Parts: sequence; structure tokens; C-alpha cells
Amino acid sequence: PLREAWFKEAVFYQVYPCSFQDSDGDGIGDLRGILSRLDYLKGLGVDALWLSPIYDSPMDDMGYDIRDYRKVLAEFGTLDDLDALIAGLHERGMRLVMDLVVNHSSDEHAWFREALADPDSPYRDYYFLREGEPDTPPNNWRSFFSGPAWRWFPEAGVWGLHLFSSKQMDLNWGSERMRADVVDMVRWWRERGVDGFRLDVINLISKTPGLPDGNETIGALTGFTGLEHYFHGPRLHEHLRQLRAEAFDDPDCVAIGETPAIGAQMGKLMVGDDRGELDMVFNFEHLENPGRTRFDAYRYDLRHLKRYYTRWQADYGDGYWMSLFFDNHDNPRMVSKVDPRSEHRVAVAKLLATVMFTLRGTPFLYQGQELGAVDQRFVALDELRDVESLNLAAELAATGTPPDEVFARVLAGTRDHTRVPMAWDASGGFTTGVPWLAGDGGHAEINVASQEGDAASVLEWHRALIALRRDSPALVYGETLVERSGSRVWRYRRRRGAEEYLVVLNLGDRPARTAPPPAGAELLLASGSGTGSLAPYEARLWRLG
Ligand code: TEU
Repeated sequence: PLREAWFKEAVFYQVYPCSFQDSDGDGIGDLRGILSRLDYLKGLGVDALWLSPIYDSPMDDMGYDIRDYRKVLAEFGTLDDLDALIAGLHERGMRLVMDLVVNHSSDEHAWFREALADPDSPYRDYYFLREGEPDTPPNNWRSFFSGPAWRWFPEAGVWGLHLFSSKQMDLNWGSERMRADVVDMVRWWRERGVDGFRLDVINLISKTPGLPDGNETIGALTGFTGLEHYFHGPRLHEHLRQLRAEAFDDPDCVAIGETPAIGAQMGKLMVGDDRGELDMVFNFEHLENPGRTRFDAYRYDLRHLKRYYTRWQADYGDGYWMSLFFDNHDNPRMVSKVDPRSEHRVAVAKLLATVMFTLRGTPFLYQGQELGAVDQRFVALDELRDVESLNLAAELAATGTPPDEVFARVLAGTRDHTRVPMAWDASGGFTTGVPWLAGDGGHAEINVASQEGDAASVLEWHRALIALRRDSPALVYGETLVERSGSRVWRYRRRRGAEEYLVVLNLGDRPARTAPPPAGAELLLASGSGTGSLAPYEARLWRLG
């Protein structure tokens, strides 16, 4: 049976703290800035805010490298500011989800410093530190951010494992003490009033004991030698259950796993109602067409989206719950990937929003997505800040790739596209100072002020969909029934009891014919004319009963 829960009904909104709102003119967003924009979010219909990391950090990976789990980064504010933000959210009936990054910590975390300084330290076992020779890393694993997954520490004569940047040291979940410290820390945040967590790369936390070499064939196919030893490791489910039981065994607390490359079946093992692990996971298969990666420049074919969701909605059934999302801080804008031509921007943004708010699952918006924001027009490599992009550029250059090609490839996939400042008005409105990241987010044309109150805008389309979903249990809990149609058209119904909706979408850039809705249907929303052939990328939503 389908279980009801607040997080299934809620609309989530991801805030990237560096780039949402600056309150003190240093060019870096902050907690006071976010607080000042809560009424905007409330007005949009947002129920819960997911905050990317705001913890103390040397910012090697934009805060996903945590130096102190119980401290706020000075540029973002103080714990008092965070308490004020929590209070501000709760006053408005909204909730706060924090990013929990516990696959790794910063190399500047006190645990790591002690582990490195003293072989007999109890913290030695918190990480994967291996004695050895400077030329021979302990195994052949590769980092997601280029190069080997091992860093040599000459001062201690040890290698340290890092699946991400060389300042993000993997934590050893095999250590009972380490796990207990994580549980303590999570409980401490719960007591501060936090309503849930987004668990960063949480499917990577269990590694095959002994850290054996990765299979070279898998490595050649994926680019990430070693991943079969940690993507779905031997103790993953045990660790997740311990976390749930000891840190957030409470229906008020939501746990969302970020789980790259996990697929439907393994995902279900983490979110099943009877599993006692997580409530939802982020899966990423729908973000690229099959055979493509984020760093390929190509036009995304929306027929893949139809196939993907048709399969997943059926597969998940009633005992599992999906997250629905397109943009986040790790990916370019979906609108730009589908069709970069500006004349199609509004229609594509509305189509994607329609999918997000009418399929079964919990929608997660990323800041700017509600405006139909597009990729940043970066012109040179030195405008980029993201460690992944910079490492990749260096790696490509080192293997002889010409500079133009290096830039083109990095530009296609750089995570900085979505990290540029939020566009509040035609002059930006993010800061009175100089933004930390080059790029204006296209704010002269695309911004909150110009769209608010304009019925034809992408922003008002989002507001209307969110309001409709809030009052329609069928759009939240209803079953998803896909109708037969040509491949360029996607038609599905959502039904619960007597309440029923029909969604009709044109997945292509040319007009498309489709059967009319049943007699008596009431047209609620249309991004085109709403009658006759569908305009390019047109989305229509009907109430049937
Ligand atoms: O991302 C994990 C992840 O797998 C990616 O999507 C990542 O951006 C990259 O594509 C790997 O090739 C999470 C965070 O969301 C990301 O910002 C962090 O950089 C990363 O974990 C490490 O903490």
C-alpha cells in the first residue's frame, strides 16, 4: 500500500549558498541573504529548502570538503544566523534539509590532522592511510576529479585515499568509532531543528575490505577504475540502517541519498518502505542520453526522458518513492542541453517543469530553474572555479589536447554553469560587490523581477503548477498511466479515485499532431495555444474528472 508522508507532498528547492543572495557586499552569498529571500520562496510554493554545505571548509570543492562539521563557514555567517534561518523557515511552515557530506572530510579536519601526525592516534583508523613508497600507490583506483585516487603525504610516509579532490579524504566507515562520531554529529544537527539531510555520495561509503585493484576493463569502460569496490559496497545497507536507527529514526526527518550510477534496482534497496534506510535517492540516468556524458556537447533527445520515466514510474510502484529533478549544482542547465536556441527556451523550461510537477515523486527545484535559467556564456578557462573542471582541463592539456578543444569539452559539462549568481533583477541583485564567480547568469534577460506577475513567464508557470499540485492528491499520490502515442509525443494520466489529469507533451522542435482529450476535459494549462496540433515543446495539462 502507498504510504503518505510530508516529504512526498512537499516541493523542495536547492539553494547554493555561495550564489543565492549576498547580504554584506563581499560577493559571496550568505545565510542572512537567504533569510531575506524566504518570502520569495514561500510565495513560489516551496515547502522545504535543501542547503548545499555551509560548514567550515577550505572550499577546495565548494564546501563539499568539510573542516568542521559543527561550525558555519565564516563567509556564510554564524551558527546564530543558521538558527535564525531555521526559525524563519519554521515560522513560515517550511523545513530545512542540510547537506551531509560524510563519505569524506577535508584534509584540514582535526581528525585527519591527528591521524596523519600520529600513527597511534585513534583517528588513524578513521581514514584509509597506507604506508608505502612515494611511487607506488596502494591500488589502481582513479579519482572522479582526474588522476589516481591516492595522495602521497611525504611528512608521514603514507598514502591517503581520496575518491574526489586531493583535499577530500575518504572516511573509513569500517571504523565503529568513526560511525559513532558521525551519528553524534547528525543528532546534534537534529537537535538544532534541522528537518532532514541530503547525504552526499552516500552509496560510496562502504569499500571492499583490503581495497583490491579495480578491474581494468570496467575502468576502461567507465573511466573510473576501482568503482566496483565501492559503488554498492558490502556493508552499505548495514551502515544506512545504523544511521537511520541511531541518527534520524523519526518520520519528521527526511533522508535523501545522493547515489550516482546506482540504477533502479539498487536504488530500490535503499528507499523501499520496509528497508529502514533512506526515503529517496537521486538517480542521474535521465540527465544524459544513453552513451553520452556530461562533457559531450550534444542536443539532448527528450524521447529518452519519456522512456526513462515510463520505466521508472512503473518499476517503483507503491512501495518506493522517486525524486524528480533536472538542475543541480553539479550539472549544466537542462534547458540548454535540450535546446540552446533562445526562441525555444520558455517552452522547454515549461515542458520540464510540467514533467517535474505532474509525475509521481518529489520535485526538487534548483535556484534559477524556476526562471528558465540557461548555461553561462563563459569565454575562457580562467573564468571557471570548479575543481573538477580545472583538474579535467589540466589532464586534457597534459595529454596534448589543443587548448580550443580543452575549453570546448570543459565548457560542455562544467558545474560552474549553475553556480553563477541567482538573477533577482535586470542588474543582478545578488550582490553590491563583485561576485565570486564570473558570469551574470544572463540576468539582463532572465530574472525574477521581470517575470513576477507576468502570466506568460516561466516563473508564473512554476507557481501555477506548484499550486495545482498542492491541491491535487492525484498529482502527488495518483497512479501514472502512460497512453499510447507517437514517439515525439508523451501523454500520461495521473489518477486517484475520481480525480484525474491528462498531461500531453510535444518532445520535439516541430509541431506535432495528437488526439484531442476526452470530451468534457478542462484545459488547465497550456504553454502554446492549447488546441489543435502541439507547438514545438508545447505542454498541456487537462483535468478529466
Ligand atoms: O557529487 C557526486 C557526483 O558523483 C557528481 O555528480 C560529481 O559532480 C561529479 O560529476 C563526479 O564526476 C557530490 C556533490 O554533489 C558534488 O558537488 C561534490 O563535488 C561531490 O559529491 C564530492 O563531495
